Amino acid sequence: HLQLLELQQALENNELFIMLQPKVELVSKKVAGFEALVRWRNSNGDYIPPDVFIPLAEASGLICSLDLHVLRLTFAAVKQLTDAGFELPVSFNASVSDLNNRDYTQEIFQAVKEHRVNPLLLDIEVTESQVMSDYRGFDALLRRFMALGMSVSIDDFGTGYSSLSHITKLPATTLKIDRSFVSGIEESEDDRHAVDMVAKIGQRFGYHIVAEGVETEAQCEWLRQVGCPVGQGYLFARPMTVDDVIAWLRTYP
Ligand code: G
Ligand code: G
Ligand code: MN
Ligand code: NA
Repeated sequence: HLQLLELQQALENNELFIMLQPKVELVSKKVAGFEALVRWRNSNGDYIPPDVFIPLAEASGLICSLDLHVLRLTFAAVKQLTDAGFELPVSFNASVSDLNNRDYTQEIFQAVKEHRVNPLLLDIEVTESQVMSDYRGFDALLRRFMALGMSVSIDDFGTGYSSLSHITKLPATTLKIDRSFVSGIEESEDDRHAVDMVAKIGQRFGYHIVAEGVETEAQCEWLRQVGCPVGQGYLFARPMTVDDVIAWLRTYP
């Protein structure tokens, strides 16, 4: 049973770290970037999955310090990759509380202003329902990020309040097609159509498209057929530590 105190101490003791999962161009197989995913290994060596501690962090207000830590690790990862000769963008996940937290948003603006990180290599991932929970406020904020040259990705796209009127004016550069549609590609004609539609309509309105959770060659083939340019998933690579990513890039493909 996970206690809030344990999570608090884990943060203080630096037990939280990030792994990077590649996003891959489906035709050329070139690496398009990475998503930073937070991980926790406690002092006993036990691995605690994020779907256990992220909800706890969100419910307790600890999410802002957790995600601020992730943000700094993301900047460090961008630098480590760049120094190794790989100038590739890295995405990080933000919660509603983060977007409402000045310490969090200022950390991004300050880091860019002080040239601690290249905004062209940063991509903030938010879900559609998060954006819609305070459309006025978040629209302005996300557009400020975009004006810096950052990318803004709508995570889990298709599971929220998607409607045609919204898709035309989302404050975003990128739509990430939710894994639930991708995983249904082989069995469900509806899911194939949903993926096809998001890829076509999304690009029509000027968004980059990324398919999440690509696990099989058949899913990848359908995604290519419908013109989805980029995918992320176990078919290409699992999340890896930053050091492992650099070693992986050196021998890729
Ligand atoms: O890595 P995994 O797919 O198990 O992540 C589980 C969930 O945790 C996903 O919904 C993912 O978006 C979320 N998540 C992963 N890393 C972070 C993070 O650094 N911050 C926040 N807020 N959520 C994260
Ligand atoms: O909510 P978000 O999309 O940020 O969460 C990403 C989560 O999806 C991470 O926890 C990551 O570990 C997981 N993930 C990444 N690729 C795959 C995949 O191919 N299959 C499955 N089932 N999960 C994946
Ligand atoms: Mn994500
Ligand atoms: Na997602």
